[in-house]
Amino acid sequence: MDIKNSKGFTLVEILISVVILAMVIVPFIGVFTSGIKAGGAAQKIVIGNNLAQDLMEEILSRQFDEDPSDLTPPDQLGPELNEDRTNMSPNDFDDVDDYNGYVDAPPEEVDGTVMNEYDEYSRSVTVEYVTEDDFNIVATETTPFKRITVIVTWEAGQQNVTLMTVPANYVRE
Ligand SMILES: [Ca+2]
Ligand SMILES: [Ca+2]
Ligand SMILES: [Ca+2]
Repeated sequence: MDIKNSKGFTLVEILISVVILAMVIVPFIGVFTSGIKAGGAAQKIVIGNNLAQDLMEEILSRQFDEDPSDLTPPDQLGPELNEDRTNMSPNDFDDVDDYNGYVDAPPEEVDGTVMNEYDEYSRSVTVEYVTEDDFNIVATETTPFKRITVIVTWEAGQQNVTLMTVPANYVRE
């Protein structure tokens, strides 16, 4: 009996154990990478939602209208002359409809700092009057309700998050 030889593995034994190991490991690798992919997609939705909420909160912090007692006509919703989101006071966006038509791609902080880490996202805003009876219906005249729609898209528009809020004008004409 050759003791040295009986303690070692034969080439065939080594090959068989490599194959068995591969059969055990490969399915785990598959599960692991699909887990990472799903986590990435979910994380992107969370980020998209946060970017939308941040902008919505910023818009809602503005007054209802440039002059809440003399509302802007529907066809003039948008920033007033020389107003800019990233300007400093007194020319910054000061009412909710200044954000009508606003687009940032990539998203920018309110001070104009580009959020480079989220450069695959873009945001757009629509502000329009809606009827008192049904917020789904866009009004052709001024009403005490403006519907703000913030849409965040990523992956070349394949994915998106939409937030809607309808602030009311508390100053009655
Ligand atoms: Ca304004
Ligand atoms: Ca103003
Ligand atoms: Ca305005």
